[in-house]
Amino acid sequence: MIRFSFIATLSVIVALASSALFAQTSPPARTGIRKPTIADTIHANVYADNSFKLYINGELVAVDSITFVPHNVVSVDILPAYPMTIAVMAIDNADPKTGMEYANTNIGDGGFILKFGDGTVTNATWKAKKISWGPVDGDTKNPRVERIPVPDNWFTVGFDDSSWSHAREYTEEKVGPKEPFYQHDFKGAKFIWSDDVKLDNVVLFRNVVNTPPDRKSRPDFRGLTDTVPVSPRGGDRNSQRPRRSPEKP
Ligand SMILES: [Ca+2]
Ligand SMILES: [Ca+2]
Repeated sequence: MIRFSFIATLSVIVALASSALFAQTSPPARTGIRKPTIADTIHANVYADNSFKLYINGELVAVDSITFVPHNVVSVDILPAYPMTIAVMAIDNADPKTGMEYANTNIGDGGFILKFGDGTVTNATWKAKKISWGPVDGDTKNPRVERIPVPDNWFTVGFDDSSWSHAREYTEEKVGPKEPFYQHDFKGAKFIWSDDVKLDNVVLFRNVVNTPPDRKSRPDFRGLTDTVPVSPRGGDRNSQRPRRSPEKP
Protein backbone atom coordinates (compact mmCIF):
# COMPACT_ATOMS: atom_id res chain seq x y z
CA MET A 1 0.00 0.00 0.00
CA ILE A 2 2.83 2.34 0.94
CA ARG A 3 4.55 1.43 -2.28
CA PHE A 4 1.38 2.11 -4.29
CA SER A 5 0.90 5.56 -2.74
CA PHE A 6 4.59 6.34 -3.37
CA ILE A 7 4.19 5.45 -7.04
CA ALA A 8 0.94 7.44 -7.24
CA THR A 9 2.63 10.48 -5.66
CA LEU A 10 5.58 10.11 -8.04
CA SER A 11 3.20 9.99 -11.02
CA VAL A 12 1.50 13.19 -9.86
CA ILE A 13 4.88 14.93 -9.49
CA VAL A 14 5.96 13.78 -12.96
CA ALA A 15 2.64 14.92 -14.45
CA LEU A 16 2.90 18.33 -12.77
CA ALA A 17 6.51 18.72 -13.87
CA SER A 18 5.69 17.89 -17.48
CA SER A 19 2.70 20.23 -17.51
CA ALA A 20 4.93 23.01 -16.13
CA LEU A 21 7.49 22.20 -18.82
CA PHE A 22 4.78 22.25 -21.47
CA ALA A 23 3.55 25.60 -20.21
CA GLN A 24 7.07 26.99 -20.55
CA THR A 25 7.77 25.69 -24.04
CA SER A 26 4.38 25.98 -25.76
CA PRO A 27 3.69 29.24 -27.62
CA PRO A 28 1.37 31.74 -25.98
CA ALA A 29 -2.33 31.52 -26.86
CA ARG A 30 -3.05 33.45 -30.03
CA THR A 31 -6.68 34.33 -29.46
CA GLY A 32 -8.10 37.76 -30.09
CA ILE A 33 -5.05 39.12 -31.87
CA ARG A 34 -5.83 41.84 -34.36
CA LYS A 35 -4.06 42.61 -37.59
CA PRO A 36 -1.11 44.94 -37.17
CA THR A 37 -1.29 48.35 -38.81
CA ILE A 38 1.55 50.64 -39.81
CA ALA A 39 1.09 52.35 -36.42
CA ASP A 40 2.41 49.15 -34.82
CA THR A 41 5.72 49.46 -36.65
CA ILE A 42 8.80 51.37 -35.57
CA HIS A 43 11.29 53.15 -37.75
CA ALA A 44 14.80 51.75 -38.21
CA ASN A 45 17.65 54.03 -39.30
CA VAL A 46 20.82 52.21 -40.32
CA TYR A 47 24.13 53.57 -41.62
CA ALA A 48 27.05 51.38 -42.57
CA ASP A 49 30.48 52.16 -43.96
CA ASN A 50 29.95 50.56 -46.40
CA SER A 51 27.01 48.12 -46.34
CA PHE A 52 25.00 45.73 -44.19
CA LYS A 53 22.38 43.00 -43.96
CA LEU A 54 19.97 43.31 -41.03
CA TYR A 55 18.10 40.38 -39.47
CA ILE A 56 15.45 40.69 -36.76
CA ASN A 57 14.27 37.62 -34.86
CA GLY A 58 15.88 35.42 -37.49
CA GLU A 59 14.33 37.14 -40.52
CA LEU A 60 16.17 39.23 -43.09
CA VAL A 61 14.47 42.65 -42.90
CA ALA A 62 16.81 45.05 -44.69
CA VAL A 63 19.74 45.01 -47.09
CA ASP A 64 21.82 48.10 -47.77
CA SER A 65 20.90 49.34 -51.23
CA ILE A 66 24.35 50.82 -51.93
CA THR A 67 27.28 48.51 -51.33
CA PHE A 68 30.11 51.03 -51.69
CA VAL A 69 29.72 54.78 -52.25
CA PRO A 70 27.98 57.13 -51.69
CA HIS A 71 27.48 56.35 -48.01
CA ASN A 72 23.74 56.10 -47.44
CA VAL A 73 21.20 55.69 -44.65
CA VAL A 74 18.68 52.89 -44.99
CA SER A 75 15.45 53.85 -43.28
CA VAL A 76 12.72 51.20 -43.03
CA ASP A 77 9.61 50.25 -41.03
CA ILE A 78 9.93 47.15 -38.88
CA LEU A 79 7.40 45.26 -36.78
CA PRO A 80 9.05 44.66 -33.41
CA ALA A 81 8.53 41.67 -31.12
CA TYR A 82 10.38 41.24 -27.82
CA PRO A 83 12.74 39.80 -26.83
CA MET A 84 14.09 41.12 -30.15
CA THR A 85 17.23 39.51 -31.54
CA ILE A 86 19.07 41.86 -33.90
CA ALA A 87 21.79 40.39 -36.10
CA VAL A 88 23.86 42.37 -38.59
CA MET A 89 26.47 41.52 -41.17
CA ALA A 90 28.47 44.72 -41.69
CA ILE A 91 30.82 44.97 -44.64
CA ASP A 92 33.59 47.46 -45.26
CA ASN A 93 34.18 47.63 -48.98
CA ALA A 94 37.37 45.73 -49.81
CA ASP A 95 38.90 43.65 -52.54
CA PRO A 96 38.39 40.03 -51.42
CA LYS A 97 42.01 39.16 -52.22
CA THR A 98 43.84 42.22 -50.86
CA GLY A 99 41.46 43.79 -48.34
CA MET A 100 42.09 47.13 -50.03
CA GLU A 101 40.09 49.38 -52.31
CA TYR A 102 40.47 51.98 -55.04
CA ALA A 103 42.77 49.68 -57.04
CA ASN A 104 44.77 48.63 -53.98
CA THR A 105 45.77 52.18 -53.12
CA ASN A 106 43.74 52.51 -49.91
CA ILE A 107 43.10 50.36 -46.80
CA GLY A 108 39.80 52.13 -45.98
CA ASP A 109 37.81 51.71 -42.81
CA GLY A 110 34.44 50.51 -41.56
CA GLY A 111 31.76 51.68 -39.12
CA PHE A 112 28.18 50.77 -38.27
CA ILE A 113 25.39 52.59 -36.44
CA LEU A 114 21.69 51.90 -35.94
CA LYS A 115 18.74 53.44 -34.13
CA PHE A 116 15.19 52.11 -33.88
CA GLY A 117 12.07 54.09 -33.02
CA ASP A 118 11.72 52.21 -29.72
CA GLY A 119 15.05 53.67 -28.55
CA THR A 120 17.21 50.67 -29.47
CA VAL A 121 20.74 51.87 -30.34
CA THR A 122 24.12 50.41 -31.15
CA ASN A 123 26.79 50.55 -28.42
CA ALA A 124 29.47 48.42 -26.76
CA THR A 125 26.87 46.08 -25.22
CA TRP A 126 26.49 44.53 -28.70
CA LYS A 127 28.44 41.39 -29.53
CA ALA A 128 30.88 41.40 -32.48
CA LYS A 129 32.76 38.77 -34.47
CA LYS A 130 35.18 39.56 -37.29
CA ILE A 131 34.89 37.20 -40.25
CA SER A 132 37.31 38.67 -42.81
CA TRP A 133 40.26 41.01 -42.35
CA GLY A 134 43.12 42.42 -44.37
CA PRO A 135 45.54 43.48 -45.57
CA VAL A 136 46.92 41.27 -42.79
CA ASP A 137 49.20 43.26 -40.42
CA GLY A 138 48.50 46.34 -42.56
CA ASP A 139 51.03 45.09 -45.11
CA THR A 140 50.06 47.05 -48.24
CA LYS A 141 53.12 45.87 -50.21
CA ASN A 142 52.09 42.20 -50.10
CA PRO A 143 48.44 42.51 -49.20
CA ARG A 144 46.46 39.41 -48.32
CA VAL A 145 43.20 38.58 -46.59
CA GLU A 146 42.35 36.08 -43.86
CA ARG A 147 38.85 34.87 -43.15
CA ILE A 148 36.95 32.34 -41.11
CA PRO A 149 33.70 30.65 -42.15
CA VAL A 150 30.50 32.51 -41.27
CA PRO A 151 29.02 30.47 -38.40
CA ASP A 152 25.89 28.48 -39.29
CA ASN A 153 22.67 30.15 -38.17
CA TRP A 154 24.55 33.15 -36.77
CA PHE A 155 21.50 35.39 -37.35
CA THR A 156 18.95 33.18 -35.58
CA VAL A 157 17.34 33.76 -32.20
CA GLY A 158 18.83 30.62 -30.67
CA PHE A 159 22.45 31.17 -31.78
CA ASP A 160 24.95 31.14 -28.90
CA ASP A 161 27.15 34.26 -29.16
CA SER A 162 28.59 33.92 -25.65
CA SER A 163 32.10 33.34 -27.05
CA TRP A 164 31.97 36.56 -29.12
CA SER A 165 33.66 39.73 -27.89
CA HIS A 166 31.84 42.96 -27.27
CA ALA A 167 31.76 45.52 -30.05
CA ARG A 168 34.07 48.50 -29.76
CA GLU A 169 32.66 52.02 -29.92
CA TYR A 170 34.22 54.56 -32.28
CA THR A 171 33.75 58.32 -32.26
CA GLU A 172 31.96 60.18 -35.02
CA GLU A 173 35.27 61.91 -35.80
CA LYS A 174 36.99 58.55 -36.27
CA VAL A 175 34.34 57.13 -38.63
CA GLY A 176 33.64 60.41 -40.42
CA PRO A 177 30.06 59.75 -41.55
CA LYS A 178 28.84 61.47 -44.68
CA GLU A 179 25.92 63.84 -45.16
CA PRO A 180 22.93 61.40 -45.02
CA PHE A 181 23.90 60.42 -41.47
CA TYR A 182 23.15 63.96 -40.28
CA GLN A 183 19.73 63.96 -41.96
CA HIS A 184 18.41 61.08 -39.82
CA ASP A 185 17.91 60.44 -36.11
CA PHE A 186 20.85 58.58 -34.58
CA LYS A 187 20.78 60.42 -31.24
CA GLY A 188 22.16 58.26 -28.45
CA ALA A 189 23.57 55.62 -30.83
CA LYS A 190 27.31 54.86 -31.07
CA PHE A 191 29.36 53.81 -34.05
CA ILE A 192 30.57 50.25 -33.53
CA TRP A 193 32.97 47.82 -35.19
CA SER A 194 35.26 45.03 -34.10
CA ASP A 195 38.71 45.81 -32.63
CA ASP A 196 40.28 47.11 -35.84
CA VAL A 197 38.11 49.56 -37.79
CA LYS A 198 40.65 49.71 -40.63
CA LEU A 199 41.67 46.09 -41.17
CA ASP A 200 38.52 44.17 -40.22
CA ASN A 201 36.35 44.09 -43.32
CA VAL A 202 33.41 41.79 -42.55
CA VAL A 203 31.99 41.89 -39.02
CA LEU A 204 28.94 40.19 -37.53
CA PHE A 205 27.02 41.90 -34.73
CA ARG A 206 24.31 40.59 -32.43
CA ASN A 207 22.17 42.13 -29.72
CA VAL A 208 19.06 41.02 -27.83
CA VAL A 209 16.61 43.73 -26.78
CA ASN A 210 14.62 42.13 -23.98
CA THR A 211 12.10 44.94 -23.49
CA PRO A 212 11.48 48.14 -25.46
CA PRO A 213 13.92 50.82 -24.25
CA ASP A 214 11.10 53.42 -24.43
CA ARG A 215 9.00 51.15 -22.15
CA LYS A 216 6.00 51.33 -24.48
CA SER A 217 3.85 48.23 -24.43
CA ARG A 218 3.49 46.73 -27.90
CA PRO A 219 1.48 43.70 -29.10
CA ASP A 220 3.40 40.62 -30.22
CA PHE A 221 2.30 39.81 -33.77
CA ARG A 222 4.52 36.77 -34.26
CA GLY A 223 2.78 33.73 -35.72
CA LEU A 224 0.07 35.71 -37.51
CA THR A 225 -0.08 33.29 -40.42
CA ASP A 226 -1.33 30.62 -38.00
CA THR A 227 -4.01 32.85 -36.52
CA VAL A 228 -7.44 34.07 -37.51
CA PRO A 229 -7.30 37.72 -36.56
CA VAL A 230 -10.23 39.51 -34.97
CA SER A 231 -12.85 40.65 -37.53
CA PRO A 232 -11.07 39.36 -40.62
CA ARG A 233 -13.88 40.74 -42.80
CA GLY A 234 -14.53 43.83 -40.70
CA GLY A 235 -13.20 47.33 -40.61
CA ASP A 236 -9.60 46.15 -40.60
CA ARG A 237 -9.62 45.29 -44.25
CA ASN A 238 -11.51 48.38 -45.26
CA SER A 239 -9.34 50.64 -43.16
CA GLN A 240 -6.29 49.44 -45.07
CA ARG A 241 -7.89 50.24 -48.41
CA PRO A 242 -6.90 53.67 -49.67
CA ARG A 243 -9.80 56.03 -50.08
CA ARG A 244 -10.59 57.14 -53.56
CA SER A 245 -10.37 60.82 -54.12
CA PRO A 246 -13.51 62.30 -55.66
CA GLU A 247 -13.63 62.40 -59.43
CA LYS A 248 -12.41 65.63 -60.82
CA PRO A 249 -14.91 67.49 -62.95
CA1 LIG B 1 25.96 51.65 -48.09
CA1 LIG C 1 34.86 51.79 -45.98
